[in-house]
Amino acid sequence: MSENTIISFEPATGAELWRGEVGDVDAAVERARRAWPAWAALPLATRIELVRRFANEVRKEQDAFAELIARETGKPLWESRTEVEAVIAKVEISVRAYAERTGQRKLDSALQGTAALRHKPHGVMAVLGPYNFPAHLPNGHIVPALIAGNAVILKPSEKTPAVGAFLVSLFGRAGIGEDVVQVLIGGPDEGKALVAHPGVDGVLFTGSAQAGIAINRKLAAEPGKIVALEMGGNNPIVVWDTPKIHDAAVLIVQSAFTTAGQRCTAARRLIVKAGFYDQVVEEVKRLTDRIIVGAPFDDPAPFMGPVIDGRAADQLTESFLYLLSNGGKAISHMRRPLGDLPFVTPGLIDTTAMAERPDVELFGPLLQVIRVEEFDEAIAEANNTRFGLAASLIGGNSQEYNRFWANIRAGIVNWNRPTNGASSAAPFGGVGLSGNHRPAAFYAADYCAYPVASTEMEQPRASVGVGFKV
Ligand code: UN1
Repeated sequence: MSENTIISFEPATGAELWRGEVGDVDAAVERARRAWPAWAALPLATRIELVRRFANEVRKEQDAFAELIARETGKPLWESRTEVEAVIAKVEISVRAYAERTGQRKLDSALQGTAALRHKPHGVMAVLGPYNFPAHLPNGHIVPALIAGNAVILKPSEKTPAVGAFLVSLFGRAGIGEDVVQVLIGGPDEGKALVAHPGVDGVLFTGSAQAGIAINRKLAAEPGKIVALEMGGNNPIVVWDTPKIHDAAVLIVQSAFTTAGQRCTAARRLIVKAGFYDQVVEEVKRLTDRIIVGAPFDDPAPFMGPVIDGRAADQLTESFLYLLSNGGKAISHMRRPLGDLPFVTPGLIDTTAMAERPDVELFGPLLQVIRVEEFDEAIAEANNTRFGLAASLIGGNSQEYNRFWANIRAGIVNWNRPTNGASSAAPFGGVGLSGNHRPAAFYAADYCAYPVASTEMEQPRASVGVGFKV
């Protein structure tokens, strides 16, 4: 591959899917800077009308879009369809979010004159997208940024450029100027150049903690630049007293292995009450071993596809072996059933006896099991991470859930629901290494416009007070 070409391959077959030239960062930023004032000057209602047209363009291409996502990510077709539905749903959610989060407001004021709070766009926003939801997650930043009046440059993951390019083309078809939303094809170098570019006013990032930290560090000397970081998790799912072992096991398997575990919200650590350990682990293992791993268009449909590429598959199997040789006990082995293709079978491993577990996001279908005796111990174990994205309690009573909710450090805390599958209509994000505040979903609107507080009078009117000779 030439340095100036990005090629994406279908994980499920290894076939080349797409190739494109690496974009010119300076040229893209210049075009965006020229385009945004006219976009910002359009009435809000017009911008909303145009993003609604975009939703219609997505609807028209629903099948082709889902197929492209399935090919480029390896996700099953059924799941890729849900991603396209999420792209469409995001438009109305973002319209509502913009009004709720940044709508014009009259302020109570003791001052004479009127006092108002209104919002302005920042200018040019860079969106850096991930490969696991290559359409839905960038879209969750692009749409709010456009509604607010910004121009947007999307740099998709170099693993999913085709989906990024297709997504952006649909904004074009909706009549939103091609310089208002652009796709910039590139790898980490282009990402870095875009983030640091003085013509970029904000960076909306979804991806690994490692990359997010690098962005944060790079922009530490530029406090004015918006930096919204949605990073990973090392998410716990705790099982306490429950008569519903099968249901609990299904929720666990869905939390850990949906999207082949390539979700920021995927459960990574199953923390089980000792008295339920045998039953729960047996049922989780039974279901895990029955998961159909296959290519996106297979019939019957697979539960999960391959991981994104060979490197990811290697890292996962190496991580499994690392845990195994450092005190872990395999419950279900992680295997590579199809040789070089990046399919891995879901791995289950008991790491209770490990002195120190690596607190890193192992981004794939790998679930550690940890046995605990007391509820306080479960909470302490769940919090034993620098990440803080999602956590679930399965079983337990309402007092226990209240304790769980009050003590867990995470942006999403669920009861008898999976750790993943968070609603786009809710604020989304984590604490600690998982990100800054709530950069995604409903509150994404907050990062796309800045509030201006004004007190206003038609004419200057003032009278002198104490301290003047009269
Ligand atoms: C997940 O919980 O699996 O729109 C990801 C969003 C969130 C993403 C959820 N619904 O940003």
